[in-house]
Amino acid sequence: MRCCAFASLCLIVPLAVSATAADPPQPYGPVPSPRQLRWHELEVYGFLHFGPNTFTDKEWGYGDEPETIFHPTDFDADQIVSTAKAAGMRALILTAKHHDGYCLWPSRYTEHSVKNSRWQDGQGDVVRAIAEACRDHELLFGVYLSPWDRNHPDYGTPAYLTYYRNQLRELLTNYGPIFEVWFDGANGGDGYYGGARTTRRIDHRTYYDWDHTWAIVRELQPEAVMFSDAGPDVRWVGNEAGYAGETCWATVRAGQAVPGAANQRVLNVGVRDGDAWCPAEVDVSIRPGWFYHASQDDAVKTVDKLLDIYYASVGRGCNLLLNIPPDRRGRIPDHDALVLKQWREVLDRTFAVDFAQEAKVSGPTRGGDERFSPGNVADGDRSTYWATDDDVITPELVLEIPRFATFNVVRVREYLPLGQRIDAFAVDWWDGENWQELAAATSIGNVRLLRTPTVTTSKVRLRITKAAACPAISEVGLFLSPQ
Ligand code: FUL
Ligand code: CA
Repeated sequence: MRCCAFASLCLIVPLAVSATAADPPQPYGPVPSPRQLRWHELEVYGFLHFGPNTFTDKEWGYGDEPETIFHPTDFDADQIVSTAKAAGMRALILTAKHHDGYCLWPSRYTEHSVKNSRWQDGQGDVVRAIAEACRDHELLFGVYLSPWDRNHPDYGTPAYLTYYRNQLRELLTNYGPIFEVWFDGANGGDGYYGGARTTRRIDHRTYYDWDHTWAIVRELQPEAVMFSDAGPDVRWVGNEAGYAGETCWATVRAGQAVPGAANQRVLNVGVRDGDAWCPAEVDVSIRPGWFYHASQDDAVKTVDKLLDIYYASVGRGCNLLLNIPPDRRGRIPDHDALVLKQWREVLDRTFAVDFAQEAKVSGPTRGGDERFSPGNVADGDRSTYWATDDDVITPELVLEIPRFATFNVVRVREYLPLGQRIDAFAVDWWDGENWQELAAATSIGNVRLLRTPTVTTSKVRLRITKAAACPAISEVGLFLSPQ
């Protein structure tokens, strides 16, 4: 009898063990590198366009501006960085050198810099001041070093590349950790070029020899991501208006894009089933121009416009790089700062309460294994996810909310280490008698935010309608945006 009792236990235990231990799904397609995963978590950060153009009222300086033109009257790195922080930005990227070639740090390789200005008696260093203020306020810091240089006499020859790389080394060695290096693709041709005043066109495919420049970044700042039209870590979104494609894949075809000469539509949408993880960054200015112009003081984007931009960038799986140019004082203009603060208040209020966190979530679970249970989408933890068996690629998930919830924003995140798996999905709400479709969308990736009509309900359903592999969803959230 005893033996029988044990025997029955023996039958149960091994079964239970095998039923609760499933392997995680295999990744689908390319997956992000650790540095890209860290980058995905930033979501919103700021761009600072500052330099001679701030004082000449131009967008592209010719390169012949006198060094003394740069003369902020009340430069305040702390005001700039704390304004960015109050806007919820997690990092700042500074134009250390724009197309005019003027260096905001005292580069030892040129006289065309702040060291020959009267600002702080030629002892100032904007790069250091912003980098240090970022450190004080716990923001990450990045640099923009324009490849096109309208001041340098050697631009267009191999000698200029040596100069460019020396400057890059200075920036990546002397200013602490750099989270992102921004390689601009623009080249308008004509410039001062040490007095030559000519037009110099370069071959975008060959001139910059990017592989060797990118290697310097990997050597000196291995944690940094690099941005350009062609990545390698982060790609341009293909416009400067503030929106990603409604469908936007984090993947592209490696080697397809050339920095400075890429297909903007492909950048905007990405390539489903591309072979490289290279998500888009949405760069847009809070003002019409990238640099400060007093004439644009009345054209600062509104809170509503910035919200649209947020939903069309972060909400489509991209990061938002919002430009906030300092004025001639060397501070973020008061009105811009106010709009940024109000924008952040709306976002904070929207995402303060997640009604999904109270829900009981049900759906098929991979191998019956708790580690992949539906509840993982409502635990506020990106590292846990819901997955199904490999052959269950269009499953449904139901969230039952104990008390009724009123919401108008749905947030879905895929578990990025397993790739972008889902092609399309829909969200339904229960009207008391039937399911009603509330929204439908395509790519997800890091985040998909859907603004929906406001509904009050006790049940929400997520339907995966098309996928390349079983889902791995780390979050489903339900929020109410104030009107
Ligand atoms: C462009 C540049 O030409 C603009 O001046 C600005 O810096 C923008 C972010 O990138 O390519
Ligand atoms: Ca989770």
